[in-house]
Amino acid sequence: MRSISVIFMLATLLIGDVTAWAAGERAAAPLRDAEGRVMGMALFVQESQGVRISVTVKGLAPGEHGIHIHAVGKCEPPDFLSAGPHFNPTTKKHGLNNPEGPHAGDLPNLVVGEDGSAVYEHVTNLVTLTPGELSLFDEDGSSLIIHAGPDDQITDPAGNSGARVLCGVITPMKGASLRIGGLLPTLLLLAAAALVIWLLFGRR
Ligand SMILES: [Cu+2]
Ligand SMILES: [Zn+2]
Repeated sequence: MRSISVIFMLATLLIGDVTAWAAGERAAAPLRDAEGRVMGMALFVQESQGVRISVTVKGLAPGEHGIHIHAVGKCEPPDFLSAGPHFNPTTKKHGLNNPEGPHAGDLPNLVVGEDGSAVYEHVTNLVTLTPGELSLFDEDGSSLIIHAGPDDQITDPAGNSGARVLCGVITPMKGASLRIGGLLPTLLLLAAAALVIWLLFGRR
């Protein structure tokens, strides 16, 4: 009986995961500094209410840092100017507190602790991973940038947030093939999982 409940749990997990894939897109952006070292990671998940952005970073100065989605998916060190201005398909002005704003790529500041690390999460409905006017996957792509200083959320065009210290190209994650396959790969996964569990627990 126990093995059956384990199979059931695993099946639920797998189906849940496949459903998550089917429900939307995912993307990732490894965040590099001017020397090319990976100092953090940003994950993007399309949810019904917007794109959930989850960031973990280390090695930054303690305090608030501007963080934005920039218009071009190109991170050329050391200044990362190649990433262009803020992602702004709706031609607004900069800042979450700007009456004429915000840019679609504007985000609340990232707060770094005394140890130089930060964990950040924000859901924005100003961008999408799915196709359309607000899609991050337009012709030239998009990138995520963390700045040296805080974003004042009102000064056009970049909130006086200073130099660009970390940059990551936002890249679609593999796994999208599951969406094309639909039911069959799900069943194959379930069959494989059931077989493994049977081999481990069921064969006595
Ligand atoms: Cu920026
Ligand atoms: Zn902006």
